[in-house]
Amino acid sequence: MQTRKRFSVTGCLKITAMAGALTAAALPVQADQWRGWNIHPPGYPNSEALESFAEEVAEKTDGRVEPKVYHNAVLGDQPDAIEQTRSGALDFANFNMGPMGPIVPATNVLSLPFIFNSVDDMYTIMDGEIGDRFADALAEEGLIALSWFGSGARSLYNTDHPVKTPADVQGIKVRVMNNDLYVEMIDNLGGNATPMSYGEVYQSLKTGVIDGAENNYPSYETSGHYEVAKYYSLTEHLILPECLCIAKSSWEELSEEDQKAVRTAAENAAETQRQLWEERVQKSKQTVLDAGAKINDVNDKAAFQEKMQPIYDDFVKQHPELESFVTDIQAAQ
Ligand code: GTR
Repeated sequence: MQTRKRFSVTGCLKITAMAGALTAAALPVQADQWRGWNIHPPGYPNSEALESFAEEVAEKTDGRVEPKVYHNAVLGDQPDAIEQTRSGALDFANFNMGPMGPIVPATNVLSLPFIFNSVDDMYTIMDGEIGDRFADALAEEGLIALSWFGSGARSLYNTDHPVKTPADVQGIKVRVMNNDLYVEMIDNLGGNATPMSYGEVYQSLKTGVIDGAENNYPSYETSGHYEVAKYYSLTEHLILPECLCIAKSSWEELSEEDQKAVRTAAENAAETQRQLWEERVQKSKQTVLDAGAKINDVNDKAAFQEKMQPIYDDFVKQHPELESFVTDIQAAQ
């Protein structure tokens, strides 16, 4: 005879439901609080795009992921932030591929001066199969590149004269981003390169530690560098892509469904960034002109390009495994 007291089916259901309600009340599903690094101030095209990414991710994951963007490099300068993202201390970031070179050597290809003929060529190439190869190289170092932002073309600016020929660079001290290729680039033009973090440039220009730097219009404007270095010379020597990158560890914690949502949000953010960029370039150009900046064309770009040839030669000699990246990019334009 069965003596053990049995729960009735309805009793069981009631208990299960109660337990479920208790668990839900006691242990609410914890949202993943994502910290995101951004070098630029609020309102900059990249900043707006990152904010829209954060919003879309929170919405499309039903709050399971809650990204927050920290602007103005308050979480550290770029090389630092790259390391923090690789280690998972930060969850996402918008990184320029320039200072990525020392960590992910393949990305140095993107820092070879004049490698892209135009911003449009850069977008087409990065959005295609070649871009996927760069994303694979980044993934090996713990960074999941989900989409590519633009950063226009970088040009030289300095405090006391226009640069029209390489001879005009002779002897001037130029701030460069953290990458030896840029030191070579300025050295080959006869200048003195000083690698320095972005946040230090304004003061260094002001105090004469450096005579100039190089950047695109929106950064030249928002950083205030135009107030001190008013000769902006259209050398357009670098067209650098930037990534919206996620820390590999944060990425791998996501369900497949959430990964999909995050990837779509990153692609949408890139579209937003590229559109806002175009508008901002015009606005920034006008702002610096109104403030008295002198913008000059560089008619003989070939003279600058010639000086860069040894950089290409050294590069493929030292990294034969990356030569196909270089030739494939060249062939695609
Ligand atoms: C900007 C770029 C930043 C940073 C900066 C710099 O154009 O968007 O990521 O690289 O230049 O010069 O350090």
